[in-house]
Amino acid sequence: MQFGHFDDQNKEYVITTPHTPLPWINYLGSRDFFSLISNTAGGYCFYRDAKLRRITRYRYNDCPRDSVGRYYYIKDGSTVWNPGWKPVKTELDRYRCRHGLGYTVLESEKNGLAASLECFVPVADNCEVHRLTLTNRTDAVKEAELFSYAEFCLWNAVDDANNFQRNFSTGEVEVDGSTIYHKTEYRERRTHFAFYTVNRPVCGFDTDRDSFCGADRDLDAPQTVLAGSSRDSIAHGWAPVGSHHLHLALQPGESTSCIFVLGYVENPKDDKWEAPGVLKKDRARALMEKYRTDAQVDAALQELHMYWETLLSRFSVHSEDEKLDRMVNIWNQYQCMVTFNLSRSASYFESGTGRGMGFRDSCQDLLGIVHLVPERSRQRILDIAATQFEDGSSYHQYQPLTKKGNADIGSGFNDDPLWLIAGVGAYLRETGDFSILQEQAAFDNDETKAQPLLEHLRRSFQYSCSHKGPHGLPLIGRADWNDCLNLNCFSDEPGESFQTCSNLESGKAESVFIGGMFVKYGAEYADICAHCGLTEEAAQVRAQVETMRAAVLDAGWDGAWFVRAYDAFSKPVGSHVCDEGQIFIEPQGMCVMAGIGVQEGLAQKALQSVQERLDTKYGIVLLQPAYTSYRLNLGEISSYPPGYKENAGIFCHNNPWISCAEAVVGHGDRAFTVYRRTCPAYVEEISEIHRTEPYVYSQMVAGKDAPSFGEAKNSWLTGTAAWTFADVSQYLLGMQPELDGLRVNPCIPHTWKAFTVERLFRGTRYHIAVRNPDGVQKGVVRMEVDGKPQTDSLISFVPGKADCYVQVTMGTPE
Ligand code: BGC
Ligand code: IFM
Repeated sequence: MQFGHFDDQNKEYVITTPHTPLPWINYLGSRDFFSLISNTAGGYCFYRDAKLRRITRYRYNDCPRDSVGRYYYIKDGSTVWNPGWKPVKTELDRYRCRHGLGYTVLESEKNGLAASLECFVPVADNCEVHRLTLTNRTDAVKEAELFSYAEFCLWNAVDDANNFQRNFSTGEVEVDGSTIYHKTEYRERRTHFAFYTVNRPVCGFDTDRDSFCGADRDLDAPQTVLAGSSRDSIAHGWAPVGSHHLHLALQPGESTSCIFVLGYVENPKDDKWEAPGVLKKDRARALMEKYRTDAQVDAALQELHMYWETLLSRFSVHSEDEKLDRMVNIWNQYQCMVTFNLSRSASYFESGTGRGMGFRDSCQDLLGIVHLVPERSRQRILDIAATQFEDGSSYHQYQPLTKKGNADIGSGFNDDPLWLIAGVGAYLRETGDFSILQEQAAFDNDETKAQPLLEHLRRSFQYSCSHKGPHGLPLIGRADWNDCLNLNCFSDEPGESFQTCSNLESGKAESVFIGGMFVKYGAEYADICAHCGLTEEAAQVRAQVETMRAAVLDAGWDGAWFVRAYDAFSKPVGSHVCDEGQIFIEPQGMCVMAGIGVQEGLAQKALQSVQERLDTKYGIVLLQPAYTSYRLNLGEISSYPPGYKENAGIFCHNNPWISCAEAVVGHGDRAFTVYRRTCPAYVEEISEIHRTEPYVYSQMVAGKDAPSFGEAKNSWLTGTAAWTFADVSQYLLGMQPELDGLRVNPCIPHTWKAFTVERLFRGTRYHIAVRNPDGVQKGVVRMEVDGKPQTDSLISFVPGKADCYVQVTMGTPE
């Protein structure tokens, strides 16, 4: 069952009913000001940091769900309705929600009055613009009352949801004409404020929630709206809101638009201690003046369209598969940008108050966007590196506003350091910009300890070398990529959990997965060293990599697949000797991507085992058999019911690893099948089962052991986006940036006859046409670059070229 459809022409997903299985959301904003908006106008916005600079309030886990947003109430006679259906939920005569790239449009109609609510965040301004256009489609004059509504958050979202003894007394607003200022202080004095304005005179306003709603009433029937008039309330403490009241009279056929702007302003730094009550209104007014007319809004929307067109034109495919093209050209790259901007902080599953930017998450996010925003990747890499400790380990997370490592969570996830090499390697291959390696980056955010980025990579690599366990495999620490595999955190003390246990330091648990990472990213680090002329270091690194490869093949091979880990008692995890959790997906993907066991035929065997034991029609589950009871020696993983999350859920993030691994060994048919099964556009028809948005990846789909097999959760902010893009663009379509140029090495289903790719790479636009006349899955037999035949599949980088035309013929080499 579908709840809408893709409109590829306009790069939109068109939702045709408000009754989606879950709120289907979109993100607005591209740099500092971000918003979440659902198909019924729910959601919130914040400036840079969803925890520390929350502008509007949201109630997670509310009932009914998703009941806070930017709402417009239309009172037409005795009928009250909203363009986004909620919160009044009056049945609409027509409803559509168009989620596009950085904007959302809600279009609806009731009793001959049509509404179109366009919401977006301009490319370079800190505000949401809402243009509400109303059209009278009847033959008679229509008079209607319009009320806006937004609920302010008192800046720090954690405090806002907890600290009521203070919060109920701090709220302050000011009303000036059609503008409502939210000027509550958050401990620091008057450093910033928010405003909500409309480009016309108002006939009333409200700023106090209880006055707007009525103390015991819900947002579905506010007393002011039902009465058709505002109370002109001024909030003192309690819950400050913004509501404008406008009266509209429309002739038959007439359209009119009201432009609302919800913005954020920071005072200049030196004004920090200005007396309370003084707002820098000039700054706010300057912003308001930019969005007062339809022409201005049209131009801003056009600029937004151009922003996305330019970005997405950097990589596009044209194949025989419409769904593939739509995902690669539009939605996968769009999601990669969103995950890059927000890491795992704010979604409808992440409250914005817990996780900030993840070290490993943000490093992996780079894999999906280095080709889109190389300059911003550069800065991000340096920000991340500055949260590393001198011994090469790192803070696991940092706050985007302060860029400081989060001490509450601390460090100890032993995969983190190697992800830095992964991210920097991707950046270098994409841009060829080796100057970044000489950039100074702090250790532990302490500038006095700054060292060149290359030194950070060295310490990342060394960290694993100096943290090995009894089998010569990397120590896992608190966990590796799998946050829930807490092998050193056993404790049978009542009340002591995997998160608080004290025996971490003594833990000797080892990770085969990190072993695979070490081989893959260690080899990349060696290439970087060699490229920098550090020949001796490159050789030493390669020797360490070979030692690790041998350790993985020795202690990490279980007979038909790679072992997952060794616990703190040196017992294997993810082995046939275990009663549950015999095989895990992660080491199969990572070790094969690293090339371990490929020559020996073990890699192929491991992938065969994945297919036999972990495959389902909705994707590959993380492990089998699922754990059925809690195990002290494994930690959180066994706390999930079977089939959910890390306990045998279909973790979408590591499905592409298997697809990549299948491509490494040349299995194009299987690689594509794995890609397709978790790809949202291919499960659109079963949205009633899948339930999350069919245009973006979710972190997890319930596995075969779960009662809700096939149901997805945690949509949007997941490393799945970047890894799937790496998979499809590099491993399947085969566009592989290397330090010296662009290699073309596709691995595709044997049924594909041809496809073309357009790719901007280091300033040159490559037009690549691939033909597959013999129906092979992998192998390039002929290549012509700008008409010149060449034997190698690497297109060496030649600076200064605008365009380059490449013809590739696949086949079986003689
Ligand atoms: C996992 C969750 C887990 C959490 C613990 C996440 O990465 O996906 O399942 O509860 O880590 O911090
Ligand atoms: O690797 C983690 C990631 O950092 C956050 N989401 C879940 C993954 C697996 O535990």
